[in-house]
Amino acid sequence: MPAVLPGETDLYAVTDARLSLGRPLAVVAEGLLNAGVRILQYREKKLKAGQMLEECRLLRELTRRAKACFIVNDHIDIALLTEADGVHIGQEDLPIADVRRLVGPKMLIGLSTHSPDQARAAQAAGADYIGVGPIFATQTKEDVVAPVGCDYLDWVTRNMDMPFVAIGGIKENNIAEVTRHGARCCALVSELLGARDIAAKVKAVRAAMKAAV
Ligand code: TZP
Ligand code: MG
Repeated sequence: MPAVLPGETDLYAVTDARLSLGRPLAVVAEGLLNAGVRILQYREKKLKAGQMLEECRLLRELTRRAKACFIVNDHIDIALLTEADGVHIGQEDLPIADVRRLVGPKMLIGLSTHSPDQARAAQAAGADYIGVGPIFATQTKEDVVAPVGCDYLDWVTRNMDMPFVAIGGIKENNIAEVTRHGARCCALVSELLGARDIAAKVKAVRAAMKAAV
């Protein structure tokens, strides 16, 4: 079964143990998947490789069962070892062409972009989707670039013909604006992981997106 891409589904969830209210990864992941989230990215910046591998094995199992797409942030080796559907990298990571040589033709490659030049370069290099952001200010990412607002999102919506996901500071209370600027898939980290009732939050966020179009 081909992996679900941004654009084919509305929400893209990203893990972060520090924002999960102390709940185990399995509980948070099940909460998201049971609520119908179809893309889950593993993104942990502070753990050792062995623990990350173990956690990704667990997420691969859960996402497979839920028929959801599983993406690993940064760690190409762990993505390969766990048969992830994709790997997500940033501007300062290995070049897309080299990542493609490592992961082969089938694994999805997502690239974070912050400008039109980066978006065009990502497509030319063979990225399968791009991250567009940070739309708003965020505390979740260290060394984050300045927010791009909705201007860059507008540009991507009008000019790029490839799947994209908007990210950065997106919440239930501003997702309507992001949707009105053309985002059909949004990544939310703190808003979803920090919700006591993840299912209710997913439902509310989806309703806000639907009401905006
Ligand atoms: N990449 C750009 S902004 C960001 C990442 C991983 C963090 C988004 O987190 P939040 O909590 O949804 O602002
Ligand atoms: Mg990275």
